[in-house]
Amino acid sequence: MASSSAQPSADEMRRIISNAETPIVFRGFIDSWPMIKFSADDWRSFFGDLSLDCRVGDRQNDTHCPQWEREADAVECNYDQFTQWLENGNVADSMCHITPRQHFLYFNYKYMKDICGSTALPMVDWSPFGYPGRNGNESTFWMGTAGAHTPCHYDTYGCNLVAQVSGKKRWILYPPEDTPLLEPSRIPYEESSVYSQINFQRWKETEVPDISGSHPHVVILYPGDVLFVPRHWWHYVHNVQLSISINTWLERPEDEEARLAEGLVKYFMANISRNISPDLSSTLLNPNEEETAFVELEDVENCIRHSFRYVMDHPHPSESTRSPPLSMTANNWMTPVTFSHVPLKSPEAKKPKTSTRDLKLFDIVRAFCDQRTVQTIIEVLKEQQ
Ligand SMILES: O=C(O)CCC(=O)C(=O)O
Ligand SMILES: [Fe+2]
Repeated sequence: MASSSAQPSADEMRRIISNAETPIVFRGFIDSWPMIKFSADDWRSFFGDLSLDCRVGDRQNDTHCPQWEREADAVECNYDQFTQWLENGNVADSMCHITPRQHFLYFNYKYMKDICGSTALPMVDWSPFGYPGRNGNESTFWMGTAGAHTPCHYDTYGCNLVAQVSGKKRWILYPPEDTPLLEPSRIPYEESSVYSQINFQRWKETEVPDISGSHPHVVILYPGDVLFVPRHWWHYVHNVQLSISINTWLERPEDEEARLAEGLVKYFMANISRNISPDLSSTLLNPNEEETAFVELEDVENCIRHSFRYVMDHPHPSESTRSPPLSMTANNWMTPVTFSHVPLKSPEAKKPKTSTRDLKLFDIVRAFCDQRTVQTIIEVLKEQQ
């Protein structure tokens, strides 16, 4: 049973966040955010006449492949059109071909500083977590209808605080040790995201995938909850109902080494994408990374050089800053998200097991960008010094 105890100070929260190695849900820390109490009218004036560029997706997808952004349709609408579409009311012509029963809309991964005026940014306040002055300027906004989701991935930089502002969102998280089980891939390539090739949508939203030997940690977030996602934890995120969340990625001491690894991956992607057909290159790159095919290689080399120098001058950043693991007991302001010992559920059809197939270009790309390959390159670079 949850015991009750006083909410910790901001300094204590920062210590908890800096040392936690498993996901945690915090409650009662964002009660002062005005958005928690927003009415429909408040949201309407928050968005004003902002044009929402929404990703459109299918609520059902039983294939073996996740719905990647590059294959998704997109619509532009304002907030009223977004809500009217959801209520099956009159919709803009551009939205006539989609219905809330079959499709979802996701206005996702938007830097708040790009969508809000400067007066709205302080509505987000991460100071209770020990990050004074951190607000909407360093935060990202996600609004999606039921069924909207982000394919399973991990973020290469930082750790994450996710505030559930409205509605319900389900997170399935896996520890970094599960990486080999989750079929990691850098295709589609997006700096800072490593995607799983598994289509989590094949499972119902009450189920947990039957990935043998994996350690799913499942949590549903409700308004007012803040989820801490530790560094390199995988996550599949699905809107159970219309949901709005805001997150901030917090820098970690290990980020400079991650920047080096990301620089090497970008260098490889930039080289390969300019030597293949534009069609193939656009399947390789996530839409927000199309410029990778045109980036100055010298600029990427300079970033690699800079991060390498930093890493050489600051060995083992994580070991010097870590305290012993925290003992986590649930109380009225926090609940550790634990390994879900729920029956794992198989989807209808298993991926057909084929005999050894021919290597394709993308297999080779995946191998070059695999975490282990990149780590080996870093070790070799260090040895060469
Ligand atoms: O909420 C989502 O759909 C994805 C969020 C996410 O991937 C993140 O905050 O790192
Ligand atoms: Fe993420």
